[in-house]
Order: sequence, then structure tokens, then C-alpha cells
Amino acid sequence: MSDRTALITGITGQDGSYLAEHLLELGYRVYGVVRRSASENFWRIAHIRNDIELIHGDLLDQSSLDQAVLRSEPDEVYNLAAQSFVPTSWEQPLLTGEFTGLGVTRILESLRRLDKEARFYQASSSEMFGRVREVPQTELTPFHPRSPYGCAKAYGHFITVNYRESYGMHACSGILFNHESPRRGLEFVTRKITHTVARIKYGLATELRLGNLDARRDWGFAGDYVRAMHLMLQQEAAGDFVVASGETHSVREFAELAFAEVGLDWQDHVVQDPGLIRPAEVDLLVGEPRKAREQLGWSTTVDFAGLVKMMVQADLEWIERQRNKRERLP
Ligand code: NAP
Ligand code: G4F
Repeated sequence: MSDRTALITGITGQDGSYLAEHLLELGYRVYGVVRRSASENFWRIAHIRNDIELIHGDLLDQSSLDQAVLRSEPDEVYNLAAQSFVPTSWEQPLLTGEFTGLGVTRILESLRRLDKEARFYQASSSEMFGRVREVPQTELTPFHPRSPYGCAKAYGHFITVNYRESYGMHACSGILFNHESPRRGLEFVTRKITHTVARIKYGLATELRLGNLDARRDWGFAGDYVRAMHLMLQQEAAGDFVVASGETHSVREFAELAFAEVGLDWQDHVVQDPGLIRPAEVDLLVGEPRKAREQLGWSTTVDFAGLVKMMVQADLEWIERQRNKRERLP
């Protein structure tokens, strides 16, 4: 049993839910910052709702972040909240800059003024590498972001490094490559594919509209990646860490494997939609996680094929449950 306390922003998101579970298992007291909403969006944390404490707050609102820090008195703060969907960042570039970029400074400011000893984790992203300068990408690869989201994350990364260097804070930046799970939002390509595959299998859909099939990503399982976040904050010295599988696969390969999982041929269902092509694309991501392996002792438990299978199976079960629920309605 640990006597440590963690504060997580973005606890209602994919990573927030897995991280909260992991920290609870380690014996942490867990607080989460949530935005007030007319309709609660707690489905990912419903199973641990009684084990965590939620505090209303917003990355746009400094005083609410101050209150969250004062109330929780955290040993560790994980800043996972962000506008995290890349296409939305072209539609809402200013809001994305406020949430995903300046929001990092707001929470760092709360800590600098109120709780400088708390250790800080920033959810940085491989999207910062953008038009990649080298393959594979390491902690030292220069950034060339290709979206307002990537630019905002680059700001968040550098302000984290800056607060570490300016104020001696234990502030870490985890440069995480794409990580997925059955809890992934439906708009991201992996979940869009696995959810639609399950719908097609059950006769609820016939086609899957996708954009760039050639884009390559380094995909891993979110449950593995949150362990790396925690390990970073256990190191004596704060630093930056690439967290990745070290393998790259195309969107086409992901779709092919997902359809094969239910005995279907992807070519019979996938339709390319030019409307889904991005103004600027990140063509190839593949990370070099050597530092995380060697310094953190971190490793993955789920490979690419295992991830696709896990997500397809979970979506098949999810649709089955929805159908049963509907059949039971009076
Ligand atoms: P996600 O599922 O989209 O979750 C985002 C979370 O941020 C949600 O809890 C959301 O709350 C919260 N949020 C958004 N705006 C907020 C605001 N203004 N104030 C307070 N909370 C706010 O994202 P994820 O996949 O878990 O990713 C977690 C973090 O890692 C994000 O920062 C993302 O950019 C970064 N990242 C993700 C990946 C990946 O592959 N998943 C890779 C690298 C980096 P609501 O529920 O209220 O919307
Ligand atoms: O699943 P995606 O939307 O993820 P993307 O843009 O790589 O961003 C994710 O990973 C980042 C880490 O590198 C995170 F920081 C970020 O928060 C987010 O979690 O798209 C992946 C690829 C892209 O190249 C996209 O053009 O899939 C391609 N794609 C092709 N068709 C599509 C689609 N993406 C989406 N969302 N929807 C499509 O229909």
C-alpha cells in the first residue's frame, strides 16, 4: 500500500482511465480533474468511480487548477487533458492552442506557486515529429509538427522542459507514440476501423470510409503506455522519454488485419474518401524506445496483431451487449 497521492487531468479520457486503474492498483489515492458537463461522460471510469475523487476544473481556468492542487495535495500530477483529435485542430486552432498548449503552462504555474515539490508528467506526442527528420525518432530528433495540434504539443513539451530548467521542478515529458485500446474514441482511425468492422459483421453497416491508407504509425496498447508515465515520475532525475513499440504499420495493414479477424476481406468494404485527407499529413512514425527500456525497465505486453484482435473482439462484444439491451427494452 502506497501513501502517495496523484492528480490526473483528463481522467475521463482513454489514458486517464487506464492510469487511474494502474495507480489504484499500486495503492495511490487518486484525484481527477473533470469538466462540468450537462451530461456526464464517465463511461471509462464508471467501474472505479467509487475509488477516486473528482474535482471540477478546466485547463482554461487557472483558479480551478489552483483549487485542484490545493485540495488534492498531490505527490504526482499527470497532465493528460487536451484537445487530442488532430483534424479538429484545423477547425479549432485557437482553442487547441489554449487547451493543449497554454493549458500546460497553467498547470505548471499552479504547481510552481503552490506545490513545487510535486512531480509532473506532461503527455507529449509523436505528432511533434511531424515531417520526420530521422527514422526511427528518438528523444533528440528535431520537431517539425504538421498540425495545430502538433504545434501546441511542441509548446507543451518545451514549457515542461523550461520549468524543469528554470525552477528545478521534477517535470517529465513523455513523448508517446500512438496507443490504442477498446476505450479509444470512435473518431480515431483504429477504433473507427474495429467498430465499423464489428458493425459490418453484424449486418449494421456495409462500408468503411477512410482517408489516407498509406499513413504509417507506431501503434501500441494504452494499458502498457500508462505504466511508462508512472515509471518516469519514480526516477531520481526528471527527463524526456520516447514511449513506442519500435514497429510501424500502415492504416491499410490495420484494416486488413481487422477485417480478417472476422473472416472478411477489407477490399470489399473500405472506400477511400478524399474528404478525410488532412491538409498536411504525418506520413511515417516509428519510435526508438531504447531509453525507456533501459532507464525505466519498461516493455510492452501487447503486439500489433494482439492489439487489433483485442479491439475487434471488444467491439464485437460491445455491439452484442447493445443488441441484447435493446431486445430487453419494454
Ligand atoms: P482523450 O481520450 O481524448 O482524453 C482527453 C481528456 O482531456 C478527456 O478526459 C477530456 O475531458 C480532457 N479535456 C479536454 N479538454 C479539457 C479541458 N479544457 N479541461 C479539462 N479537461 C479537458 O485522449 P487520450 O488518448 O487519453 O490521450 C491523453 C493525452 O495524451 C492527451 O493529452 C493526448 O493529446 C496525449 N497523447 C495521446 C496519444 C494517443 O495515442 N492516445 C499519443 C500521444 C499523446 P472530456 O471527457 O470532458 O472531454
Ligand atoms: O487515429 P488518428 O486520428 O491519430 P493521429 O492523427 O496519429 O493522432 C493520434 O496520435 C497522436 C500521436 O502521434 C496523438 F498525439 C493524438 O492525440 C492522437 O491520439 O490517425 C492516424 C492516421 C492518420 O495518418 C490519418 O490521416 O490515420 C489516418 N487516417 C486515415 N483514415 C484516418 C482516417 N484517421 C482518422 N481519424 N479517420 C480516418 O477515417
